[in-house]
Amino acid sequence: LQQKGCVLWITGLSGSGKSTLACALSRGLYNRGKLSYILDGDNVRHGLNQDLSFAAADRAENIRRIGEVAKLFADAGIICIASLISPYRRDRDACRALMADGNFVEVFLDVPLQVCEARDPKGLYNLARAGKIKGFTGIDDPYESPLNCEIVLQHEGAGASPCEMAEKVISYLGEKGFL
Ligand code: GGZ
Repeated sequence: LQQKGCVLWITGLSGSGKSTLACALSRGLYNRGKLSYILDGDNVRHGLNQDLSFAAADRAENIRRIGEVAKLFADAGIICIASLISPYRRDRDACRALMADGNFVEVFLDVPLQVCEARDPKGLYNLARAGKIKGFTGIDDPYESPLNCEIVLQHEGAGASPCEMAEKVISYLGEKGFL
């Protein structure tokens, strides 16, 4: 296998397009003959992490486990795409610390809350505003934006489609010798 593994860590609010970007990335990498694997918070919570809630300590554990599994994939030479809200800087930094320098690429999907809330693809913001979901990120739970991440992607309203955003990330990987 002529491929150097790494972790692509996509962070952002619910409804920011993390899963869509992860799929576009995986497809773009596949088209270049590169193997990737997506660890999506929402999916992993149905299996490996089904014992975890959305309380801060459980989110930290969700992120820690996904970080450890992502490292295993990267060690196997796979480009592991982790897409989860991962709202706390400290938790994301702990995952970064697991990896060798340069092998953790943090991608911030910078979509304003108002835009995510207007999209509300699963109606969760609506429920959160109505008080039917407590501790919803962005409503009554914090989201800490990255201060020093490798890539910041602005939301679609500002011009870029998921495909274009994926291309931006893929060219970064190319520059860094991952392709
Ligand atoms: C945030 C929640 C919550 C609360 C359920 N807060 O947009 P989605 O629906 O499909 O993705 C969200 C997902 C978040 O899981 P993560 O594993 O990515 O979160 S974290 O990294 O913070 O552990 C959302 C849904 O679960 N969801 N309740 N209270 N998102």
